[in-house]
Amino acid sequence: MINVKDIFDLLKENNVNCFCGVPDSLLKDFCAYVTDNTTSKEHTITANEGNAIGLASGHFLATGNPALVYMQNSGIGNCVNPLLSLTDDEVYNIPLLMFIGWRGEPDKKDEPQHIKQGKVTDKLLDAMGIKYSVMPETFEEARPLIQQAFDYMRETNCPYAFMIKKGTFEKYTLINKKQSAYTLGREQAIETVIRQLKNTDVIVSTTGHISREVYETRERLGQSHKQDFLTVGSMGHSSSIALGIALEKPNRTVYCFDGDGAFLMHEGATAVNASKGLKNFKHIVFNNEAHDSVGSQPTVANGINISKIALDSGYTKVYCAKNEKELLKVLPKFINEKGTCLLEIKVKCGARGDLGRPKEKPWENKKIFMENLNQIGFCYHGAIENLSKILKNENSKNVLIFTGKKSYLSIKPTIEKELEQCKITYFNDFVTNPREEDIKSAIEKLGTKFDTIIAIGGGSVMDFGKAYRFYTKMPVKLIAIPTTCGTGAEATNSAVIYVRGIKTSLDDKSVLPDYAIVDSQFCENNPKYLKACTAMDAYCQAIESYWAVNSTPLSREYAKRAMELCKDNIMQYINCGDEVSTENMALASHLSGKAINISRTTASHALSYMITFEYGIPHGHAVALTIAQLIALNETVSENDCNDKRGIEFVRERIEEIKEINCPNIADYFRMLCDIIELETDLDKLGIKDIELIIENVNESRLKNNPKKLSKADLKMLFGRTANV
Ligand SMILES: Cc1ncc(C[n+]2csc(CCOP(=O)(O)OP(=O)(O)O)c2C)c(N)n1
Repeated sequence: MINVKDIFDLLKENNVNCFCGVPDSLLKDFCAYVTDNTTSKEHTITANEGNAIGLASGHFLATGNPALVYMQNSGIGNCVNPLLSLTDDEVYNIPLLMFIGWRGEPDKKDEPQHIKQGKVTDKLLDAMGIKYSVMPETFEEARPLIQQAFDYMRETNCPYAFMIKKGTFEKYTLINKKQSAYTLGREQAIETVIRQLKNTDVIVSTTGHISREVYETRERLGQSHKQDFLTVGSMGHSSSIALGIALEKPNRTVYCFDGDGAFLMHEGATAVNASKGLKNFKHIVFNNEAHDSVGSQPTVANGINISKIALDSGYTKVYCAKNEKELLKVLPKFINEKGTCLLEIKVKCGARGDLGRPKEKPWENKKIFMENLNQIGFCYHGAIENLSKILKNENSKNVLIFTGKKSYLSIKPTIEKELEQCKITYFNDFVTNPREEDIKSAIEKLGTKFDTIIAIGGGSVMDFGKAYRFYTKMPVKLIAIPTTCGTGAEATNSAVIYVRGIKTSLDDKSVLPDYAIVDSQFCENNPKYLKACTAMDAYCQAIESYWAVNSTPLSREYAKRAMELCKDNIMQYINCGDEVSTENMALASHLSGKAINISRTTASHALSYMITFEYGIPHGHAVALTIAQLIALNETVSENDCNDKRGIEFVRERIEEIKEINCPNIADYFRMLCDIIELETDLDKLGIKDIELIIENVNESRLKNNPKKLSKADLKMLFGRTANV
């Protein structure tokens, strides 16, 4: 290990009289020594690393001596511009010495945000043409290398960098530590705020201890992490991430949890945040006047007024709290503010010694966060218990409820218990596979005086509720409560309605219900045939989604889980209907809905709509009629008829995976399954005569989403097993 005094003295011997940069935990002993042994003229902690390159350049222009710039490797991004357009030998040719903390050094354990950065640190320096060395582990070895670096800088006027590994410097404890003037702990303040947020609110928290404390607070309160985007890197960009979300999700209040260091690093974002004039953007700065997460080096935040900066940047209202009491007083005002506002909370430095770290990977955090941002979902036996909480949260008083005609009667008492405080208007005057005229006449009768819409029932009821909100453009929350384990309609942003007899899909982001309550107890007592139809719909959706041309890794993940659940539970669910298999099928159906919401369905669904319309065969049954043959046909996909731009190999791999998940002999498996769950597949017995008519009216956009291009003859083959065509 290297004694920091030795290094410091060597730098001084070489006329380094300017030290600047942004702190890093790997350099904290060195930075502490610099703080204790320099004047404020000699040492500057800059707002970002690019500023440090600028300051070092100014120092060279004024003195002819190189400065020392320190930073974490994540700061390289902030200095690429001044390194390439200011100090580079093809521009002004200015020397400076860089100490770069090498986080994420390959083969060493580190946080996820450092892994990539660590792998490419040397390559970034190479690409910029900056000469560098790894700092040796002893001063004896380091001294000649550092000397050579100075010789090189004198000779060429080019910058030189040292990559500093973890544990290079001996421990040094800061003597001139400033005592914090504040008493409130940051984690305590975070908990106080989180306790007052709604379950529709969203947090984007900055890198370092703040994100870790948000995570730990949720754990302590027994809450999930789905409302929080924990920015593990990208220091200074959290408020811009929050802005990006707030612009797209006007119904969600987005809170940025910032640090003073991060706030200052890209302070220009403040004015831009304000310029959008959003009502749903709220900025909180936990100001401890330090870079607490990396060694508590001071920021300049103690000499400035962050709230005033925000106010002068255009925020409509700012608040400041210096202790718990003040925080509790201003929080309700801040939360209810109807404009872009900022709350500065003065907190003391320091964090718990046993502060944990998120257990999930960043991409896992992103996934559950995005899911929750799209829709808030509850999916388990008894999930209806969430309804009253949602209504309270939404301040719902006047609720419009769409239901099925008969299906609702048995569950009415359970639902109404959740709605005790609300005025209820029921409506069920529409047909299965609703028509546009039903929706228009409902609008005439009911109007738009409601503050919440609930759709409770099967796919058609769900579609009706979605279409009602879409047609009326009512700015109200839509809560979907399916009572069949099948369509997954509660999770999709499309609704099927018939316009003058033609099946039409309303596809729009605004069609997606805000909440989905999937309570499997409502599906337990459904008649066997209904269960068979809806379960096959869910199963076929998952399969079709998995091979769909528009599938993505995320849609396939949903579809895979849905297929697994269907395979293991479908027979038990239909034949016995116990709690576990029903709960699993309800989840399968919800996941298959999420899957097709991304990928859409393919050929079996494309053909099903006309079968349902013309012959009155329920949707899931209609889909099941062709799925076995479609599997067999899709397996024959060739170069000439591959619809998927990702290529034939890609499609074949997906089909192989479908077989692995379900059954190697998958087409036969589905034929057998239909027999066991007693879904008739004999077209004659079902009275389906006019195959030509069905093919003529196939849904073209779903058909194009099939991995194999299907000709009319192919489509006929899909009915081939039983039809005389
Ligand atoms: C570009 C960049 N530079 C430096 C770092 C190292 N770093 C991580 S957290 C942190 C301090 C953040 O300070 P602040 O925002 O005030 O939050 P606090 O740690 O005080 O809670 C620093 C400098 C980084 N992650 N990214």
